[in-house]
Amino acid sequence: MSRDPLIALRPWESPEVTSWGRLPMSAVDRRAGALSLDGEWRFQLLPSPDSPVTEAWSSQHVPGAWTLQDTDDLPQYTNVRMPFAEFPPAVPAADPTGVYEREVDVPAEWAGRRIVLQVGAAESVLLVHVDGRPVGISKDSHLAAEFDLSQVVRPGRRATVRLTVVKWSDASHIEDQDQWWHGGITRSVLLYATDPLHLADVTVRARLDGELRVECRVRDAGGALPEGWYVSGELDGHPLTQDEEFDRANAEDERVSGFLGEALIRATVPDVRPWTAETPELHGLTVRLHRADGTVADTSYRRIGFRDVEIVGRDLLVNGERVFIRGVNRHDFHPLTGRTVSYDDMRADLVLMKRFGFNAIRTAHYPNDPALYDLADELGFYVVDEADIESHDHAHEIADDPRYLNAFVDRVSRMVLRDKNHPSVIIWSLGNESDYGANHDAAAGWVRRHDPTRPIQYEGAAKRGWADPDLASDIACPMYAPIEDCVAHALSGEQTKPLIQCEYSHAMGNSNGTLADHWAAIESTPGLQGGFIWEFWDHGILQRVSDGRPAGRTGAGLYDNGVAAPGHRWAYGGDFGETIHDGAFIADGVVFPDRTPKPALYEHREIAAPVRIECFKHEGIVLGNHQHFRGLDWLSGRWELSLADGRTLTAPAELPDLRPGETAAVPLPFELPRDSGEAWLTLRVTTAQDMPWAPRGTEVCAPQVRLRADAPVTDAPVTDRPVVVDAEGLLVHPLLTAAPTLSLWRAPTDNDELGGMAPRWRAWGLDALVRKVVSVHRDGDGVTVLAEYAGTVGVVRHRQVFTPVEGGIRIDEQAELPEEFDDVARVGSVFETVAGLDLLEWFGQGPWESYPDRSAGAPVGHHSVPVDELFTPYLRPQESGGRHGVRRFTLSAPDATGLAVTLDAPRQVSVTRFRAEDLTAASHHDELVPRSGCVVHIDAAHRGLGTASCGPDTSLSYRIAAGIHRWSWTLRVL
Ligand code: IPT
Repeated sequence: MSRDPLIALRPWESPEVTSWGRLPMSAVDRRAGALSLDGEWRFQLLPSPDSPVTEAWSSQHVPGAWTLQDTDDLPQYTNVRMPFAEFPPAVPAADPTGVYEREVDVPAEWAGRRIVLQVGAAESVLLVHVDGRPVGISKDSHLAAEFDLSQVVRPGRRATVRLTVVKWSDASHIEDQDQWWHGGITRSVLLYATDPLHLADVTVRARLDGELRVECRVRDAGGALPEGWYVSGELDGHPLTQDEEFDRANAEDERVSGFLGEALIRATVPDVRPWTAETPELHGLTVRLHRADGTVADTSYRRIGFRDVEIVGRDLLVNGERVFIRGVNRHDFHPLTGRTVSYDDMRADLVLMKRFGFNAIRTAHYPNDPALYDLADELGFYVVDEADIESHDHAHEIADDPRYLNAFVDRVSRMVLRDKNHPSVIIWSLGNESDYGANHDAAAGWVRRHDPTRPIQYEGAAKRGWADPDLASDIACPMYAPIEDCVAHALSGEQTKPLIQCEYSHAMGNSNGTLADHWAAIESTPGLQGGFIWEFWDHGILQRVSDGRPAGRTGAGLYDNGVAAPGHRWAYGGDFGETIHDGAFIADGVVFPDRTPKPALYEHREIAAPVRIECFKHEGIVLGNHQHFRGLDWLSGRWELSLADGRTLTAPAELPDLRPGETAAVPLPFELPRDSGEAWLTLRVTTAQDMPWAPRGTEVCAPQVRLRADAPVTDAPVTDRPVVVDAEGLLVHPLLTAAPTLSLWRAPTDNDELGGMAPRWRAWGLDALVRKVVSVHRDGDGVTVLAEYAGTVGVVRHRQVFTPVEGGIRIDEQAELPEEFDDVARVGSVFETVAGLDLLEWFGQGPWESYPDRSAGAPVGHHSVPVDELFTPYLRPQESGGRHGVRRFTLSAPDATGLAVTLDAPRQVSVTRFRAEDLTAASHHDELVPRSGCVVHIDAAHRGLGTASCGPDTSLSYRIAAGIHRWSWTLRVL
């Protein structure tokens, strides 16, 4: 047995031991003015925590995971499953343990002061030694641990700090979140000093009515508090004083001893500017702790916000308003450094969220980096702060296991203690996917006493339904509930709690179908208030293809626009040689691993539009303000009229002065030109001034209304230009390298694959239909071709009628899907073009990718995008690059030659460099070899995307029924 007591205790298999020698968590922020211990540390990776430390040191950068810094312990991805078989609290004997060591010069001027070591985050057990002496133990991988070193180090001397980090522990069983497993010290390490007399904690309560309470806890490292200490404060420069009534009451209360060190500052702030996510007004609060002689012993500065959160009936109210929660789940993530994220990166995350209409974040599934909350306060987000508890694989055993009781209460209480002063935090979450047991209720009880000002949520608490009067959730916060179920609950008369989905609209691959339908239901159904999209990040780790290692910190710049540089790829589960893993399920965010937005974000942005076109009436265009707290003065607008004849007219827009919820009619900005065909009016809304999250002129939304429907055009047949088909009935055309044939297959999306559709389609043989020509019938200059496409269980009859028309060929198609082929991916034509046609211009929805059930954010207009930029490089290649509602398009070369297609109705079209089979065959984007020509799909019907990889499939209206499908299109040469 090791002689080191920290090792001899085997704390990694003792769930009761949550810490030893660790200071209580506090909301007093000590980051400013501290001595940073970040940088290179001596390092060695032991095979187990009780293996002897050797002389074989290498080095590691702190903060950072060793799994990403060139050790042989590589990242591993599992969702629910634990990566090892042992039951809680046991762990495998092979338990990678990182030993970090460095010298620290303790400043001489710290003599007489209290000296504290702070380790920002270490996963999953931290053992601290200084100069060989045991100092402390901590678990709880995503919160800081502090240790008082005053008795251990000597100011002016050099000390050796050793941080031993054990990867697998009893705590791993409650840190079984759906993400990569890493090991290391993932947040900053610092050393700071305070006066022995110090502010141990400060609790701020700032209410909408201007009432401010600042509760201070004062301690003295020497033990008893000195006589005569007091506190003072300052809010935005205005002095605040200690509440004497509170002192008197304390003095008269026999139960309160002088040892406790409590003081209260109370004030009523007149004309307070309230904090909301729309109006994140912050006020600077300074708290000073004085010695009896008035000198300052300690100071705490923070920015606070005045706001109220409450639940009334089944409504969650912020400052009395029933706000919509347009949320997203966010992990601390970076493709090079894993869970180590910089301030700038976090800011960039939140800026992007803001630009795409999010107003809320759930810190899935652990307290995020402290800077995240400062940024949420500043930029304006409602935060659901979630404790680091997920026991997914052993949920039922652990929720009621008394050995884990400490850990549950410890983790929840430490999060609350750290984050309670952030106005952005409006809800506490007890964790994720851990069943429901007494351990949760214990944690909830602690929170209800310590912070009665915020509701608690926990998804797992709803064991007997969303109205269950459990102790652990004030909010019905299901995950992936179908829209109909949410609406039915709200209409049932049984609803007792606000319904805000903690996870919905799973963003894996090409996804987020029916998002607009969710929001139509939410906005029209009292009781429904929103939800949090799963999730922000695709957690692809940048990997060198040559040796399969993470690119790590040296990979900066090796990616662009969502794509890894040549020789690299975005790794997902299994790519580091793991045998137990969950594949691409880790790539399920609305941004690529380099934060490039996926097209689904534009859908969200439009759904969240602060100003909308309600309708078009005789008196003009009715605009509405859909915000909760502010007017439209921060926005400016420009009208855009897109006409089918090819023109786009623009005019400045004057946004009316509307309070939240109000509507007003504005005159139609254009006289609609005659004979111009279909007409769409778009209001391009941009920021009118620089916002902290967007420069002036950033587009915020682009609501649209159709002013005039299409007038159908029929091309008159012409003679003396006979259509040419070959013996197989395939069209012969100078610009086509593959003639139009029937396509029922799309490269399965993750939703198709995990939702069970793609396996079904494969079983039907839709990925390899065998075409057989039945007849070729010439009628004058036209040709009618009948063909059969045989799958394994049915045959599709397909007819193409080719008719020469002015300037080209009209192709009328009909496909008859047998009953066996009910609910397929697509019904349409596919053809391929010669090389060199590199620009797609179209009239239809765009400019970004859109699909039948994800098309609310792609306005109709004239769009032009190079073919190479049409494709969306989802991590696991799949159907992508589609454009919905296309009326016509051209594919052209730089000299303007090429082809033009006119469609009989708005259709789903895609133009890419890849056949569906190319995409189907590839597992990573770097395996794809672009073809020189274009692969063009024109679909009579295209199945919605849905979210079936985790949650509801697309709704029935976006599925494709068996039976007869007809479409026609005209192909011309430019
Ligand atoms: C749910 C998890 O909470 C989340 O971490 C993630 O795994 C998500 O699903 C899917 O990506 S749990 C799931 C079993 C419903």
